[in-house]
Amino acid sequence: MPLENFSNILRSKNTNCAGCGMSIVHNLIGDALGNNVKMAIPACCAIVAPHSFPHTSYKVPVAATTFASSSVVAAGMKAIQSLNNENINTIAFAGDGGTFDIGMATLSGCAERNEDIIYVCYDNEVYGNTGAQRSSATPVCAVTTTTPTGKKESKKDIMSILIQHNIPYAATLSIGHPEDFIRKVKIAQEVKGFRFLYVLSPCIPNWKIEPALSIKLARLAVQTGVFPLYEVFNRNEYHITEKTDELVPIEEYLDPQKRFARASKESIEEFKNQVLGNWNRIRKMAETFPPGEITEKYLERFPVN
Ligand SMILES: Cc1ncc(C[n+]2csc(CCOP(=O)(O)OP(=O)(O)O)c2C)c(N)n1
Repeated sequence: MPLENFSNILRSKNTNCAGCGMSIVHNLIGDALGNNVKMAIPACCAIVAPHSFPHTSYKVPVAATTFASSSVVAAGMKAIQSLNNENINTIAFAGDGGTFDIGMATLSGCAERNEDIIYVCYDNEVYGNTGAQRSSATPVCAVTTTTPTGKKESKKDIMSILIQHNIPYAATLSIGHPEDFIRKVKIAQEVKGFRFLYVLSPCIPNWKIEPALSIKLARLAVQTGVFPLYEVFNRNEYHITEKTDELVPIEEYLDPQKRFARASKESIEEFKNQVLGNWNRIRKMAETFPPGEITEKYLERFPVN
């Protein structure tokens, strides 16, 4: 089989880094949805990686959008497809810069209007393709070109922001848990309205890691509580999909990443506190707003292994 047939969305010969988390995100979405996909992608690594016009490494139609507008462009594409009676998965696919920061206004508008699209945010915690400036997704104490001594502010809680828009489905996904990833994309395909899929995407040059480590670090992010796996239906049903009774020590996640090498003991403590606080809050939300009718309906068809 030629190499390019291994992926439904991204061909070989793209210029993504070896081990790029975002490439794996594309491959897993393709495993879940085949190539019945159209995408709107703003300025980010995902639009740079397939090469310059007239070449492309994408196997599916892609509209390149301005940095701030992928969600509205996707919503427009979906409206046209509906008028043409086409049943295609329309995806806005953006990095953390395009989601947490510059695309926030249009994203919020689309979520509030419950536009019928899937929004995928691959979060590499930095403005990657422009040389690693900090974003509001960069975690505390990580070194970037604009935070040379480590970021002082904490990471924005994008899931809570989107969940409180009362969208029908929001979920966190990990490239280190491919079955759970594919399950959530398949659920997103079935849900009508605005669906938010949020993936942590290891970045080889900017996390300063070896390419072989990206999947291991994505798994460790889940096991340490840095990136809990859960899904939320209609703001009111929280379902933790990977139960972690005992968290792995956070150093196992931090130590292989040279972006944290200059972090002081105090800032690592701060990182730990934020991670624990976030994890405890999600657990409390799941106790207060447990899985109900909607979650059960999807669990019947898409069980958690
Ligand atoms: C309005 C506007 N401001 C700035 C830029 C320059 N720019 C292009 S991509 C980018 C960073 C993208 O970061 P992110 O969305 O996190 O994706 P990544 O590059 O990490 O994949 C920036 C600042 C732009 N294209 N448009």
